[in-house]
Amino acid sequence: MMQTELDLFNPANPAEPQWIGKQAVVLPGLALAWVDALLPELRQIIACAPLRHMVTPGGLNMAVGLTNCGTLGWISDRRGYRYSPVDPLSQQPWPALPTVFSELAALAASAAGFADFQPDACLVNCYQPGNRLSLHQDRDEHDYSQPIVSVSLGLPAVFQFGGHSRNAPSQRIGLRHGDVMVWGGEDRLRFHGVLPLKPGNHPVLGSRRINLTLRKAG
Ligand code: MD3
Ligand code: FE
Repeated sequence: MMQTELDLFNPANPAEPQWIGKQAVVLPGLALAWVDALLPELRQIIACAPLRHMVTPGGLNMAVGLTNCGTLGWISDRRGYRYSPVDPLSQQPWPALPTVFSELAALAASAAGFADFQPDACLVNCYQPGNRLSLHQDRDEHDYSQPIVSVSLGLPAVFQFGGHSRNAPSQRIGLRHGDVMVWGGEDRLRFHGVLPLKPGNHPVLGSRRINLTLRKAG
């Protein structure tokens, strides 16, 4: 049967984990029960450390808006990509990682077989219609044995999950409001990206998608 867009967003059983790699899993709707607790924290983070468009080492403005919370935050400028303990906009530490963020991340990680996950960094990505994230690897962290947890909120997106080289074939995975992904181990360095966000209106988040990426960066 042909794979339709509908299929991409309709796993056979939405409650069942979908293993997309040996150590990579989508946990459909896991965060739904947490949204009411996550959103006020997210609002407060953005009030203290506003979403902004960082500059890539190549001098381009990133289309996806971003901010961070936790003891380390991912940043980009002309000098490169790295983690920083301070927000370059305010020269102040990033807002603290809310307990509810780390609790959700630890729950998701344990469901994927990674016990005792203690994130110290949460990257908040904000996508508007048309925004994409081109295929890349996450290589700025110290310890690749630590998993990564990502929480999707708002408009649905199509996630590209590739291989260990840029030109390896990639799977397309629909991610909806409340879905959580965890990957680690042999899947930790796989290429991945997000296809251009389709316009739409989400009842809670409006015309955008927010992704929380929780990591142990330090
Ligand atoms: C699979 N963000 O910020 S998170 C990023 O939706 C990033 O905003 C995307 O990729 C987003 O670096 C995707 C899901 C994700 C993150 C890292 C991965 C999936 C991954 C690393 C390896 C394999
Ligand atoms: Fe990434």
